[in-house]
Amino acid sequence: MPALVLLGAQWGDEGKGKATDLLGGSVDYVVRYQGGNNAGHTVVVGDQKYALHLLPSGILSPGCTPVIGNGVVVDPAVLLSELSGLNERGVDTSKLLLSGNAHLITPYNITTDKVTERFLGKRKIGTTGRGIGPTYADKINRTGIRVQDLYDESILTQKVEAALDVKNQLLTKLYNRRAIEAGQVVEELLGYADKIKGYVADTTLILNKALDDDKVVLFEGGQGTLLDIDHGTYPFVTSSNPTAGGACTGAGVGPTKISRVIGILKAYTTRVGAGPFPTELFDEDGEALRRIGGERGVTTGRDRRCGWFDAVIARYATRVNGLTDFFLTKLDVLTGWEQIPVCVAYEIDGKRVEELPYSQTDFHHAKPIYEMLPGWSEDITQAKTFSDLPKNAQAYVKALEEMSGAPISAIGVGPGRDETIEIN
Ligand code: 2SA
Ligand code: GDP
Ligand code: MG
Repeated sequence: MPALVLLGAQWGDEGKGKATDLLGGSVDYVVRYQGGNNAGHTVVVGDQKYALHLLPSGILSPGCTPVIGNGVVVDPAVLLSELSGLNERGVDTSKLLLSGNAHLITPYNITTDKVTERFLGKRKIGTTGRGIGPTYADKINRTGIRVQDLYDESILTQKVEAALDVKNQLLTKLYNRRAIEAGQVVEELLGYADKIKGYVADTTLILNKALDDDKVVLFEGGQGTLLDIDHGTYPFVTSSNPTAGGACTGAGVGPTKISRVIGILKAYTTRVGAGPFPTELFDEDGEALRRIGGERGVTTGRDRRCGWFDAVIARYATRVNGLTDFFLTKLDVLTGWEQIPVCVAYEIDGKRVEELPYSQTDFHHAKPIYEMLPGWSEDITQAKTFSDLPKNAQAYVKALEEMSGAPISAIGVGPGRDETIEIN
Protein backbone atom coordinates (compact mmCIF):
# COMPACT_ATOMS: atom_id res chain seq x y z
CA MET A 1 0.00 0.00 0.00
CA PRO A 2 2.48 2.68 -1.08
CA ALA A 3 0.35 5.83 -1.43
CA LEU A 4 -2.77 6.69 0.50
CA VAL A 5 -4.92 9.78 0.72
CA LEU A 6 -6.66 10.95 3.88
CA LEU A 7 -9.27 13.65 3.40
CA GLY A 8 -12.32 15.31 4.89
CA ALA A 9 -15.63 13.77 3.82
CA GLN A 10 -17.78 16.71 4.95
CA TRP A 11 -17.07 20.46 5.40
CA GLY A 12 -13.71 20.07 7.14
CA ASP A 13 -12.73 19.69 10.81
CA GLU A 14 -13.67 16.01 10.82
CA GLY A 15 -10.53 15.15 12.79
CA LYS A 16 -8.05 14.69 9.94
CA GLY A 17 -5.14 15.93 12.05
CA LYS A 18 -5.63 13.25 14.65
CA ALA A 19 -6.10 10.55 12.00
CA THR A 20 -2.95 11.59 10.11
CA ASP A 21 -0.97 11.65 13.32
CA LEU A 22 -2.25 8.15 14.15
CA LEU A 23 -1.00 6.78 10.84
CA GLY A 24 2.19 8.86 11.03
CA GLY A 25 4.11 6.14 12.85
CA SER A 26 3.72 3.76 9.91
CA VAL A 27 4.31 6.13 7.00
CA ASP A 28 7.53 7.59 5.59
CA TYR A 29 6.19 10.85 4.12
CA VAL A 30 3.14 12.97 4.99
CA VAL A 31 2.25 15.45 2.26
CA ARG A 32 -0.04 18.49 2.23
CA TYR A 33 -1.34 18.88 -1.34
CA GLN A 34 -3.73 21.87 -1.25
CA GLY A 35 -4.91 24.77 0.87
CA GLY A 36 -2.67 26.70 3.19
CA ASN A 37 -2.87 28.12 6.66
CA ASN A 38 -6.65 28.32 6.41
CA ALA A 39 -6.52 24.72 7.68
CA GLY A 40 -6.47 24.03 11.38
CA HIS A 41 -5.58 20.52 12.49
CA THR A 42 -5.58 19.62 16.16
CA VAL A 43 -3.41 16.79 17.41
CA VAL A 44 -3.45 15.73 21.05
CA VAL A 45 -0.39 13.77 22.20
CA GLY A 46 -0.58 12.87 25.90
CA ASP A 47 -1.22 16.15 27.71
CA GLN A 48 0.15 18.21 24.81
CA LYS A 49 -2.18 19.83 22.28
CA TYR A 50 -0.81 21.02 18.92
CA ALA A 51 -2.68 23.22 16.43
CA LEU A 52 -1.14 22.91 12.98
CA HIS A 53 -2.14 25.15 10.09
CA LEU A 54 0.32 24.87 7.25
CA LEU A 55 2.54 22.00 8.29
CA PRO A 56 1.44 18.40 7.70
CA SER A 57 0.32 16.62 10.87
CA GLY A 58 3.04 14.01 10.25
CA ILE A 59 5.57 16.54 11.53
CA LEU A 60 4.85 15.19 15.02
CA SER A 61 5.98 11.66 14.10
CA PRO A 62 9.78 11.45 14.38
CA GLY A 63 10.29 8.87 11.59
CA CYS A 64 8.18 10.72 9.08
CA THR A 65 9.27 13.32 6.50
CA PRO A 66 6.74 16.17 6.23
CA VAL A 67 6.22 17.64 2.75
CA ILE A 68 4.45 20.78 1.54
CA GLY A 69 3.53 20.02 -2.07
CA ASN A 70 3.24 22.26 -5.11
CA GLY A 71 -0.54 22.55 -4.72
CA VAL A 72 -0.28 24.32 -1.37
CA VAL A 73 -0.26 28.11 -0.96
CA VAL A 74 2.37 29.19 1.54
CA ASP A 75 2.47 32.26 3.75
CA PRO A 76 6.21 32.37 4.53
CA ALA A 77 5.73 34.32 7.77
CA VAL A 78 3.27 31.70 9.03
CA LEU A 79 5.57 28.89 7.95
CA LEU A 80 8.47 30.31 9.95
CA SER A 81 6.42 31.05 13.04
CA GLU A 82 4.80 27.61 13.00
CA LEU A 83 8.23 26.00 12.70
CA SER A 84 9.73 28.03 15.52
CA GLY A 85 6.67 27.40 17.71
CA LEU A 86 7.18 23.64 17.29
CA ASN A 87 10.95 23.91 17.83
CA GLU A 88 10.34 25.71 21.12
CA ARG A 89 8.25 22.72 22.18
CA GLY A 90 11.03 20.31 21.27
CA VAL A 91 9.64 19.07 17.93
CA ASP A 92 12.30 18.42 15.29
CA THR A 93 11.21 20.08 12.03
CA SER A 94 14.51 19.81 10.15
CA LYS A 95 13.23 17.17 7.72
CA LEU A 96 10.54 19.41 6.23
CA LEU A 97 10.49 19.61 2.42
CA LEU A 98 8.85 22.52 0.61
CA SER A 99 8.04 22.43 -3.09
CA GLY A 100 9.75 25.18 -5.09
CA ASN A 101 6.58 25.25 -7.22
CA ALA A 102 4.24 26.09 -4.34
CA HIS A 103 2.73 29.55 -4.59
CA LEU A 104 3.39 32.22 -1.99
CA ILE A 105 0.63 34.10 -0.18
CA THR A 106 1.75 37.72 -0.46
CA PRO A 107 0.64 40.58 1.78
CA TYR A 108 -1.54 41.94 -1.03
CA ASN A 109 -3.34 38.59 -1.35
CA ILE A 110 -4.28 38.83 2.32
CA THR A 111 -5.47 42.42 1.90
CA THR A 112 -7.54 41.44 -1.15
CA ASP A 113 -9.16 38.55 0.75
CA LYS A 114 -10.25 40.81 3.61
CA VAL A 115 -11.35 43.70 1.42
CA THR A 116 -13.35 41.44 -0.91
CA GLU A 117 -15.20 39.87 2.01
CA ARG A 118 -16.01 43.29 3.41
CA PHE A 119 -17.38 44.44 0.07
CA LEU A 120 -19.44 41.28 -0.39
CA GLY A 121 -21.21 42.20 2.87
CA LYS A 122 -24.15 39.87 3.47
CA ARG A 123 -23.09 37.71 0.51
CA LYS A 124 -19.62 37.04 1.91
CA ILE A 125 -18.13 33.53 1.84
CA GLY A 126 -16.91 33.65 5.43
CA THR A 127 -13.29 32.98 4.46
CA THR A 128 -10.55 32.62 7.03
CA GLY A 129 -9.03 35.90 5.76
CA ARG A 130 -5.66 34.25 5.16
CA GLY A 131 -5.38 35.26 1.49
CA ILE A 132 -6.11 31.76 0.17
CA GLY A 133 -8.62 32.59 -2.59
CA PRO A 134 -6.71 35.57 -4.06
CA THR A 135 -3.46 33.56 -4.09
CA TYR A 136 -5.08 30.71 -6.03
CA ALA A 137 -6.72 33.30 -8.31
CA ASP A 138 -3.27 34.72 -9.10
CA LYS A 139 -1.97 31.21 -9.73
CA ILE A 140 -4.72 30.48 -12.25
CA ASN A 141 -4.37 33.96 -13.71
CA ARG A 142 -0.64 33.28 -14.18
CA THR A 143 0.34 36.23 -12.03
CA GLY A 144 1.30 34.20 -8.96
CA ILE A 145 4.61 34.25 -7.10
CA ARG A 146 6.24 30.89 -6.45
CA VAL A 147 8.68 29.80 -3.76
CA GLN A 148 11.42 29.44 -6.39
CA ASP A 149 10.99 33.11 -7.40
CA LEU A 150 12.54 34.11 -4.07
CA TYR A 151 15.89 33.01 -5.48
CA ASP A 152 15.88 35.27 -8.55
CA GLU A 153 15.43 38.88 -7.47
CA SER A 154 14.97 40.22 -10.99
CA ILE A 155 12.21 37.71 -11.81
CA LEU A 156 10.60 38.27 -8.42
CA THR A 157 10.50 42.04 -8.97
CA GLN A 158 9.02 41.69 -12.45
CA LYS A 159 6.37 39.29 -11.23
CA VAL A 160 5.36 41.38 -8.22
CA GLU A 161 5.16 44.50 -10.42
CA ALA A 162 3.02 42.68 -12.98
CA ALA A 163 0.71 41.32 -10.29
CA LEU A 164 0.31 44.73 -8.67
CA ASP A 165 -0.39 46.64 -11.89
CA VAL A 166 -4.00 45.52 -12.08
CA LYS A 167 -4.53 45.11 -8.34
CA ASN A 168 -3.51 48.67 -7.58
CA GLN A 169 -6.02 49.95 -10.11
CA LEU A 170 -8.72 48.01 -8.32
CA LEU A 171 -7.54 48.97 -4.85
CA THR A 172 -7.31 52.68 -5.53
CA LYS A 173 -10.20 53.18 -7.94
CA LEU A 174 -12.79 50.65 -6.77
CA TYR A 175 -12.02 50.00 -3.12
CA ASN A 176 -10.68 53.45 -2.30
CA ARG A 177 -7.54 52.10 -0.65
CA ARG A 178 -3.88 53.07 -0.95
CA ALA A 179 -1.81 51.47 -3.71
CA ILE A 180 0.64 48.76 -2.63
CA GLU A 181 4.34 49.44 -3.30
CA ALA A 182 6.00 46.66 -5.34
CA GLY A 183 9.41 47.46 -3.85
CA GLN A 184 8.17 46.97 -0.30
CA VAL A 185 6.60 43.62 -1.15
CA VAL A 186 9.77 42.41 -2.87
CA GLU A 187 11.86 43.45 0.13
CA GLU A 188 9.58 41.63 2.54
CA LEU A 189 9.57 38.47 0.43
CA LEU A 190 13.35 38.51 -0.01
CA GLY A 191 13.63 38.64 3.77
CA TYR A 192 12.22 35.09 3.89
CA ALA A 193 14.41 33.65 1.14
CA ASP A 194 17.41 32.52 3.19
CA LYS A 195 15.30 31.41 6.13
CA ILE A 196 13.35 28.86 4.11
CA LYS A 197 16.00 27.92 1.54
CA GLY A 198 17.08 24.79 3.39
CA TYR A 199 13.61 23.26 3.02
CA VAL A 200 13.07 23.96 -0.69
CA ALA A 201 13.21 20.86 -2.85
CA ASP A 202 11.91 19.12 -5.98
CA THR A 203 9.26 17.34 -3.95
CA THR A 204 7.63 15.64 -6.94
CA LEU A 205 10.88 13.90 -7.81
CA ILE A 206 11.52 12.93 -4.19
CA LEU A 207 8.02 11.53 -3.68
CA ASN A 208 8.02 9.53 -6.89
CA LYS A 209 11.42 8.06 -6.08
CA ALA A 210 10.18 7.21 -2.59
CA LEU A 211 7.18 5.41 -4.09
CA ASP A 212 9.46 3.51 -6.49
CA ASP A 213 11.41 2.40 -3.40
CA ASP A 214 8.19 1.11 -1.78
CA LYS A 215 8.10 3.84 0.84
CA VAL A 216 4.69 4.72 2.26
CA VAL A 217 3.39 8.18 1.37
CA LEU A 218 0.31 9.69 3.02
CA PHE A 219 -1.42 12.66 1.40
CA GLU A 220 -3.21 14.75 4.00
CA GLY A 221 -6.13 16.88 2.82
CA GLY A 222 -7.12 20.19 4.37
CA GLN A 223 -10.76 21.39 4.57
CA GLY A 224 -13.18 18.82 3.10
CA THR A 225 -15.05 17.40 0.10
CA LEU A 226 -17.98 19.86 0.29
CA LEU A 227 -15.49 22.78 0.34
CA ASP A 228 -13.86 21.62 -2.91
CA ILE A 229 -13.77 24.31 -5.61
CA ASP A 230 -15.18 21.83 -8.20
CA HIS A 231 -17.23 19.40 -6.14
CA GLY A 232 -18.27 21.50 -3.15
CA THR A 233 -21.13 23.89 -2.48
CA TYR A 234 -19.81 26.55 -4.86
CA PRO A 235 -19.37 29.50 -4.34
CA PHE A 236 -19.26 28.72 -0.59
CA VAL A 237 -16.07 26.72 -0.93
CA THR A 238 -12.34 27.09 -0.58
CA SER A 239 -10.26 27.76 -3.68
CA SER A 240 -8.53 24.39 -4.04
CA ASN A 241 -9.27 20.68 -4.51
CA PRO A 242 -9.34 18.84 -1.17
CA THR A 243 -10.89 15.84 -3.00
CA ALA A 244 -8.72 12.83 -3.84
CA GLY A 245 -7.75 14.00 -7.34
CA GLY A 246 -6.16 17.08 -5.76
CA ALA A 247 -3.51 14.83 -4.20
CA CYS A 248 -2.24 13.95 -7.69
CA THR A 249 -2.08 17.48 -9.08
CA GLY A 250 -1.04 19.01 -5.78
CA ALA A 251 1.94 16.70 -5.31
CA GLY A 252 2.80 15.50 -8.82
CA VAL A 253 2.02 11.84 -8.26
CA GLY A 254 -0.03 9.78 -10.72
CA PRO A 255 -3.40 8.26 -9.76
CA THR A 256 -2.12 4.74 -10.47
CA LYS A 257 0.11 5.07 -7.39
CA ILE A 258 -2.78 5.61 -4.98
CA SER A 259 -4.32 2.48 -3.54
CA ARG A 260 -6.27 3.71 -0.54
CA VAL A 261 -8.43 6.81 -0.03
CA ILE A 262 -9.68 7.29 3.53
CA GLY A 263 -12.57 9.65 4.18
CA ILE A 264 -12.65 11.20 7.64
CA LEU A 265 -16.26 11.41 8.70
CA LYS A 266 -17.62 13.07 11.82
CA ALA A 267 -20.49 11.23 13.54
CA TYR A 268 -22.50 14.47 13.11
CA THR A 269 -21.92 17.46 10.81
CA THR A 270 -20.25 20.87 11.20
CA ARG A 271 -19.46 23.78 8.94
CA VAL A 272 -17.56 27.08 9.38
CA GLY A 273 -18.36 30.04 7.16
CA ALA A 274 -21.41 30.69 4.99
CA GLY A 275 -23.31 28.36 2.64
CA PRO A 276 -26.06 25.76 2.60
CA PHE A 277 -26.16 23.10 5.34
CA PRO A 278 -29.38 21.02 5.28
CA THR A 279 -29.07 19.37 8.70
CA GLU A 280 -27.98 22.51 10.57
CA LEU A 281 -29.55 22.87 14.02
CA PHE A 282 -30.59 26.17 15.55
CA ASP A 283 -31.83 24.71 18.84
CA GLU A 284 -30.34 23.39 22.06
CA ASP A 285 -29.21 20.17 20.32
CA GLY A 286 -26.98 22.25 18.02
CA GLU A 287 -25.69 24.17 21.00
CA ALA A 288 -24.99 20.90 22.85
CA LEU A 289 -23.06 19.43 19.90
CA ARG A 290 -20.98 22.63 19.72
CA ARG A 291 -20.28 22.58 23.45
CA ILE A 292 -19.59 18.87 23.89
CA GLY A 293 -17.68 18.59 20.60
CA GLY A 294 -15.64 21.76 21.25
CA GLU A 295 -16.70 22.97 17.81
CA ARG A 296 -14.71 26.14 17.39
CA GLY A 297 -12.46 27.07 14.43
CA VAL A 298 -8.82 26.21 15.06
CA THR A 299 -7.63 29.04 12.81
CA THR A 300 -10.15 31.83 13.31
CA GLY A 301 -11.79 30.86 16.62
CA ARG A 302 -15.24 31.12 15.00
CA ASP A 303 -18.04 28.93 16.36
CA ARG A 304 -18.76 26.09 13.97
CA ARG A 305 -22.33 25.55 12.79
CA CYS A 306 -23.53 22.11 13.97
CA GLY A 307 -26.11 19.59 12.77
CA TRP A 308 -27.00 15.91 12.58
CA PHE A 309 -25.21 13.36 10.41
CA ASP A 310 -26.04 13.65 6.72
CA ALA A 311 -25.75 10.35 4.84
CA VAL A 312 -26.42 12.02 1.47
CA ILE A 313 -23.19 13.96 1.88
CA ALA A 314 -21.26 10.89 3.02
CA ARG A 315 -22.44 8.95 -0.06
CA TYR A 316 -21.40 11.86 -2.25
CA ALA A 317 -17.94 11.90 -0.64
CA THR A 318 -17.61 8.16 -1.34
CA ARG A 319 -18.48 8.78 -4.98
CA VAL A 320 -16.34 11.83 -5.85
CA ASN A 321 -13.28 10.59 -3.96
CA GLY A 322 -13.50 6.87 -4.70
CA LEU A 323 -13.23 6.25 -0.97
CA THR A 324 -11.97 2.84 0.11
CA ASP A 325 -12.93 3.33 3.77
CA PHE A 326 -13.98 5.80 6.42
CA PHE A 327 -12.62 6.78 9.81
CA LEU A 328 -15.66 7.76 11.88
CA THR A 329 -14.72 10.43 14.44
CA LYS A 330 -16.23 11.98 17.57
CA LEU A 331 -18.71 9.19 18.25
CA ASP A 332 -18.22 9.97 21.97
CA VAL A 333 -19.81 13.42 21.45
CA LEU A 334 -23.18 11.75 20.72
CA THR A 335 -23.32 9.97 24.08
CA GLY A 336 -26.39 10.96 26.07
CA TRP A 337 -29.01 11.49 23.39
CA GLU A 338 -32.02 9.21 23.73
CA GLN A 339 -32.56 9.19 20.00
CA ILE A 340 -30.23 10.42 17.27
CA PRO A 341 -31.69 11.71 14.01
CA VAL A 342 -29.75 10.81 10.85
CA CYS A 343 -30.52 12.42 7.49
CA VAL A 344 -31.06 9.63 4.96
CA ALA A 345 -32.37 11.66 2.00
CA TYR A 346 -33.65 15.15 1.15
CA GLU A 347 -37.02 16.50 0.27
CA ILE A 348 -36.65 19.02 -2.53
CA ASP A 349 -39.76 20.76 -3.84
CA GLY A 350 -41.96 17.93 -2.57
CA LYS A 351 -39.82 15.09 -4.01
CA ARG A 352 -37.60 12.60 -2.18
CA VAL A 353 -33.99 12.86 -3.40
CA GLU A 354 -31.37 10.24 -2.46
CA GLU A 355 -28.24 11.77 -4.01
CA LEU A 356 -26.69 15.21 -3.58
CA PRO A 357 -28.34 17.44 -6.20
CA TYR A 358 -25.87 18.98 -8.64
CA SER A 359 -28.02 22.10 -8.84
CA GLN A 360 -27.03 24.63 -6.21
CA THR A 361 -30.58 26.02 -6.18
CA ASP A 362 -31.96 22.56 -5.37
CA PHE A 363 -29.38 22.07 -2.62
CA HIS A 364 -30.37 25.38 -1.04
CA HIS A 365 -33.98 24.07 -0.92
CA ALA A 366 -33.09 20.62 0.42
CA LYS A 367 -34.90 19.63 3.61
CA PRO A 368 -33.52 16.66 5.53
CA ILE A 369 -35.57 13.47 5.83
CA TYR A 370 -34.58 11.95 9.16
CA GLU A 371 -34.53 8.40 10.46
CA MET A 372 -34.34 8.13 14.26
CA LEU A 373 -31.68 5.82 15.66
CA PRO A 374 -31.66 4.79 19.34
CA GLY A 375 -28.94 6.50 21.41
CA TRP A 376 -26.81 5.33 24.35
CA SER A 377 -25.86 6.82 27.70
CA GLU A 378 -22.75 4.81 28.65
CA ASP A 379 -19.34 6.54 28.52
CA ILE A 380 -17.54 5.14 25.46
CA THR A 381 -14.22 6.98 25.74
CA GLN A 382 -12.49 3.91 27.23
CA ALA A 383 -13.72 1.51 24.51
CA LYS A 384 -10.82 -0.26 22.80
CA THR A 385 -12.68 -2.68 20.54
CA PHE A 386 -15.93 -2.51 18.61
CA SER A 387 -17.55 -4.97 21.02
CA ASP A 388 -16.73 -2.65 23.96
CA LEU A 389 -19.26 -0.19 22.52
CA PRO A 390 -22.87 -0.29 23.77
CA LYS A 391 -25.20 -2.15 21.39
CA ASN A 392 -26.92 1.06 20.24
CA ALA A 393 -23.58 2.73 19.48
CA GLN A 394 -22.58 -0.34 17.45
CA ALA A 395 -25.88 -0.15 15.58
CA TYR A 396 -25.36 3.58 14.93
CA VAL A 397 -21.93 2.89 13.39
CA LYS A 398 -23.28 0.01 11.31
CA ALA A 399 -26.20 2.12 10.07
CA LEU A 400 -23.85 4.96 9.03
CA GLU A 401 -21.59 2.49 7.25
CA GLU A 402 -24.53 1.01 5.36
CA MET A 403 -25.81 4.44 4.28
CA SER A 404 -22.43 5.94 3.41
CA GLY A 405 -21.24 3.38 0.89
CA ALA A 406 -17.81 2.41 2.26
CA PRO A 407 -16.63 0.38 5.27
CA ILE A 408 -15.72 2.12 8.53
CA SER A 409 -12.22 1.00 9.51
CA ALA A 410 -11.66 3.11 12.64
CA ILE A 411 -13.80 4.93 15.20
CA GLY A 412 -12.74 7.93 17.27
CA VAL A 413 -14.00 7.95 20.86
CA GLY A 414 -11.95 10.90 22.13
CA PRO A 415 -9.35 13.43 20.97
CA GLY A 416 -6.29 11.52 22.27
CA ARG A 417 -3.99 9.40 20.09
CA ASP A 418 -5.08 6.22 21.88
CA GLU A 419 -8.81 7.01 21.92
CA THR A 420 -9.45 5.12 18.72
CA ILE A 421 -11.04 1.78 17.92
CA GLU A 422 -9.53 0.02 14.93
CA ILE A 423 -11.72 -2.42 13.03
CA ASN A 424 -10.03 -5.08 10.92
P1 2SA B 1 -10.84 30.22 2.65
O1 2SA B 1 -10.21 31.00 3.76
O2 2SA B 1 -10.83 30.96 1.34
O3 2SA B 1 -10.34 28.82 2.51
O4 2SA B 1 -12.41 30.12 3.07
C1 2SA B 1 -13.36 29.58 2.16
C2 2SA B 1 -14.32 28.64 2.87
O5 2SA B 1 -13.61 27.49 3.35
C3 2SA B 1 -13.85 27.32 4.73
N1 2SA B 1 -12.66 26.81 5.41
C4 2SA B 1 -12.71 25.97 6.43
N2 2SA B 1 -13.74 25.24 6.94
C5 2SA B 1 -13.44 24.46 8.00
N3 2SA B 1 -12.23 24.42 8.62
C6 2SA B 1 -11.20 25.15 8.13
N4 2SA B 1 -10.11 25.36 8.87
C7 2SA B 1 -10.23 26.03 10.19
C8 2SA B 1 -10.44 25.00 11.29
C9 2SA B 1 -11.37 27.05 10.12
C10 2SA B 1 -11.39 28.19 11.12
O6 2SA B 1 -9.77 23.97 11.25
O7 2SA B 1 -11.26 25.19 12.19
O8 2SA B 1 -10.61 28.27 12.06
O9 2SA B 1 -12.28 29.06 10.93
C11 2SA B 1 -11.40 25.91 6.96
N5 2SA B 1 -10.60 26.67 6.19
C12 2SA B 1 -11.37 27.22 5.24
C13 2SA B 1 -14.17 28.74 5.24
O10 2SA B 1 -14.86 28.72 6.48
C14 2SA B 1 -15.00 29.28 4.09
O11 2SA B 1 -16.31 28.78 4.19
P1 GDP C 1 -9.25 18.68 11.13
O1 GDP C 1 -9.25 20.07 10.56
O2 GDP C 1 -10.05 17.71 10.33
O3 GDP C 1 -7.88 18.16 11.43
O4 GDP C 1 -10.02 18.77 12.52
P2 GDP C 1 -9.87 19.88 13.66
O5 GDP C 1 -8.63 19.64 14.43
O6 GDP C 1 -10.10 21.25 13.10
O7 GDP C 1 -11.15 19.58 14.55
C1 GDP C 1 -11.37 18.30 15.09
C2 GDP C 1 -11.44 18.42 16.63
O8 GDP C 1 -11.95 17.22 17.15
C3 GDP C 1 -10.09 18.61 17.30
O9 GDP C 1 -10.29 19.40 18.44
C4 GDP C 1 -9.67 17.19 17.70
O10 GDP C 1 -8.80 17.15 18.82
C5 GDP C 1 -11.01 16.60 18.04
N1 GDP C 1 -11.16 15.15 17.81
C6 GDP C 1 -10.67 14.39 16.80
N2 GDP C 1 -11.15 13.13 16.88
C7 GDP C 1 -11.96 13.10 17.99
C8 GDP C 1 -12.79 12.10 18.59
O11 GDP C 1 -12.90 10.97 18.13
N3 GDP C 1 -13.51 12.48 19.71
C9 GDP C 1 -13.44 13.75 20.24
N4 GDP C 1 -14.17 14.04 21.32
N5 GDP C 1 -12.69 14.71 19.68
C10 GDP C 1 -11.96 14.39 18.58
MG1 MG D 1 -9.71 21.98 11.07
